[in-house]
Amino acid sequence: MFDSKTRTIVIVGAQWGDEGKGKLVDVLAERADWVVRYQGGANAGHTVHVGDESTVLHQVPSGILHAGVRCAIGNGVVLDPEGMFEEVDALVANGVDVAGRLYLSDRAHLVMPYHKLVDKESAASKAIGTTGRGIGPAYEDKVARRGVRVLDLRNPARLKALVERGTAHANHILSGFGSSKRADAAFTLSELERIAPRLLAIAEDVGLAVHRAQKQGAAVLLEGAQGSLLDVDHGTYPFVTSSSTTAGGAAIGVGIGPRSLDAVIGVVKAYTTRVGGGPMPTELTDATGEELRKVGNEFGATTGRPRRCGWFDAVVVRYAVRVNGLTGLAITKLDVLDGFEKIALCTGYKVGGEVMSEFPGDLAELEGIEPVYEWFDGWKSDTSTARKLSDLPRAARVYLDRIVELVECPAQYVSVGTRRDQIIGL
Ligand code: 2SA
Ligand code: GDP
Ligand code: MG
Repeated sequence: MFDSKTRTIVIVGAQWGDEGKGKLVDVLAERADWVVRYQGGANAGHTVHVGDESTVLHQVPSGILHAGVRCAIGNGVVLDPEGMFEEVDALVANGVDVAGRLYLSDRAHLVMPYHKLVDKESAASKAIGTTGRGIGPAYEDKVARRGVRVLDLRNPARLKALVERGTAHANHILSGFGSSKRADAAFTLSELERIAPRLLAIAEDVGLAVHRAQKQGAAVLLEGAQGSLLDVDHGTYPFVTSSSTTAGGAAIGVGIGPRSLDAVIGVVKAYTTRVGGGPMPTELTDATGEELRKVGNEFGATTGRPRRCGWFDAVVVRYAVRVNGLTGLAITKLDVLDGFEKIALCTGYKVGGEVMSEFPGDLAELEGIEPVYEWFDGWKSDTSTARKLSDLPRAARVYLDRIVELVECPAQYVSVGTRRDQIIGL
């Protein structure tokens, strides 16, 4: 939590996403001055429960439900403008006062209709199981130096040239796919012109604003999306998203220096889930996996897809502790395990008589591996009302202690339900 020395905290997913980052950011935002998203875009689905209401945020930072907290979308995000305003309008309709406290980096790249079209028509996207939100194609254009940034909306002639170039490129790709679909530059431009005044009204230099806030001692949360194993460098490549989801991406995606990050909290579920293709060593395709999905309500917060479920993988989380430099863990959804007779933890991967304990870069090394499990007695009682560590059953504490020991990172929070008050600070 924030104290006199810890003023800027990064929140990252330390598995394959959907660890409950939205919930933790919402809880911590009560004491924050700023919450800033640093990567990803409308692919994210961050769920926040307040009272009986559940809100899924995709692009708006998860601090928005706290009046007075400033929320910013950093340069590292690829922004779907239409989607963002739909989200803002729904928040306002629900009585959330957004006016004057949502900021957008003028350096952020825009997701164009043609990016979504390419994502949806691409066989490679299907194999990876993307969310179809145009994320990969938008980052491709960014890196290829033909992207459209928010600040380009201030210059109609430049905007027109960029959109025409982007459209031509997308159409070339679509024809290469053998798709009959084509993007239309004139339509894209007219949509952008319509939305430009509203976007430009919130556009500014977010890096500068956050830097100034930090100098004044503000409490700042940097909100990651997806998870460490979906990071374009450190994840299960090519079954990853197209951004730097890990803590290193936070400085880049906000436009502040890495030395200004005081703490990095990794959010992990008390088990594992993944949505989309790619390896997941502890995946359970049996009744136990089904039970985790049902009790944990494991369905995509953006696409509704069923999430793949399995036991906690300590190899994965120990790796995430290392690549993020995690200073603490938030272990969520412990309550989901309440009814299980036996619970397993994966401590390594067995292959050919040897045990692998570091996550490999080459996915081929995961072929034919078998997870090595340690088994624990379930606690078979309700943890959702626990508000301090000593309220938890002994068996649950034994399980949590072993996680901490195996992943070599202290636990700072244990979450036992969707609501704000269902959290234990350690
Ligand atoms: P993309 O769309 O290019 O980023 O997809 C690439 C891979 O990244 C995965 N990915 C995600 N994984 C977990 N959660 C995400 N957000 C949604 C949620 C997912 C949903 O909160 O539930 O609703 O389906 C997310 N976003 C991207 C994706 O599955 C691909 O494996
Ligand atoms: P995010 O993408 O990391 O923000 O996570 P998602 O919102 O996609 O998925 C996490 C889901 O778990 C959401 O539906 C949350 O409301 C829910 N959740 C978060 N923490 C807990 C918890 O401790 N217990 C239970 N049962 N659900 C939780
Ligand atoms: Mg999610």
